[in-house]
Amino acid sequence: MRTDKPGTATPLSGASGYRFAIVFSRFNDAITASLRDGAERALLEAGAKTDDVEVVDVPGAFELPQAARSLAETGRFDAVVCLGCVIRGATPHFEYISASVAHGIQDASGGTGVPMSFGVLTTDSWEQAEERAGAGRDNKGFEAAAAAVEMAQLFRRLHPTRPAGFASS
Ligand code: INI
Repeated sequence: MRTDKPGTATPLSGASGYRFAIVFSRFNDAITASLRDGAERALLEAGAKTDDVEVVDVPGAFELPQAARSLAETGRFDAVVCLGCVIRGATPHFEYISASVAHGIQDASGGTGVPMSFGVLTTDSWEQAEERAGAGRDNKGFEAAAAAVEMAQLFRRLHPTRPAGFASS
């Protein structure tokens, strides 16, 4: 059994032949753009082809589950990486948005059969968000993409003949 955190094992591998979607929210875009960059870095390091990585953006974290489900329902992706940033001090809706995004992504994954990883920062401050969106392998976008690679591989191993997005029809 592996005990390493997603993204900390070196190097990532085995993503050739898999297709990924990255959906990131533009709210707090200075942070989420870094998460997106980290996710792309991880997927390419793992061997995914640029053409096999589709990147889309949505207004805010609240919209992530809707877009992730819609992406999965196309049947074109083996996994979806969800990235966003919700900062406690910035909104009285912090708890609602954070909880609904987490549950929404989980529901979308369960409902479509496509693994989705959670790279949504929920922090108390901008500084905490910056710490988690840096250039290293501890960038939470990088970690979420590494988790997506691992889950895509697991799902294909468990269900080798099943098309992606099987449960959506
Ligand atoms: N969206 C975020 O991604 N992060 C936030 O911190 C945030 N705040 O502070 O409100 C936020 N709000 C927008 C929300 O996600 C939706 O886009 C909006 O409510 C429209 O549905």
